[in-house]
Amino acid sequence: MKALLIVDVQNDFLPGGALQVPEGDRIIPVINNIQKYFRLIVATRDWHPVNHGSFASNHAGKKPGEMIRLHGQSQILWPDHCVQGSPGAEISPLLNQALINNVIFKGSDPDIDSYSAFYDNGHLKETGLHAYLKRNGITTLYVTGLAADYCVYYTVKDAVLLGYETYLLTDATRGVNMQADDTQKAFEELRRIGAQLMTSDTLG
Ligand code: VGL
Ligand code: ZN
Repeated sequence: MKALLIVDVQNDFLPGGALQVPEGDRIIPVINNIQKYFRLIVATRDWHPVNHGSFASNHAGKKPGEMIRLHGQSQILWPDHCVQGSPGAEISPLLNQALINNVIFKGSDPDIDSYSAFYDNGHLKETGLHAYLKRNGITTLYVTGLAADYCVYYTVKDAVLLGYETYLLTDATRGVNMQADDTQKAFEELRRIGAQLMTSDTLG
């Protein structure tokens, strides 16, 4: 049984948002079009408290893009984004949400970031996604969303490690590309570990 995963299609990751992903909005019609092929759809939301350790604003003298150690983890600092309860943390109103069966919130612990939809960045705590998918008999995952080089990358990686047959829909994701080729490198690494890359027009 297969499921569609929609990672972090939230206002702050879209053009005009606090941590905008170039062309992030372009994936929304693609995702809306393929929802009809799935009986189970799960969305994730990045969901940070204002004092989250990934925000540059919470570290005196630091700017977005700089690296720090956060409780033993290497951490890139970001602009404040997806603050719990803020408009930027809302799923885009352009995404069809009527068919979404479950929403997984991640990144709520101020002490550790959580890029993957399955675990925090230390692989210490589960989000509950794996248990939910197992309970629903899901063995195959189609992954879409933002950002290709962060949350989507780590989600696909964990999905493969957890044993899911994992497809990354390359036309239904975009990357931040702090370095110009970050998304390309992420795709290559995911293919190398066993994820299958495809475009959404081959679904159906
Ligand atoms: C993300 C950076 C910080 C993502 C979340 O959704 O890819 N990236 N928080
Ligand atoms: Zn975040």
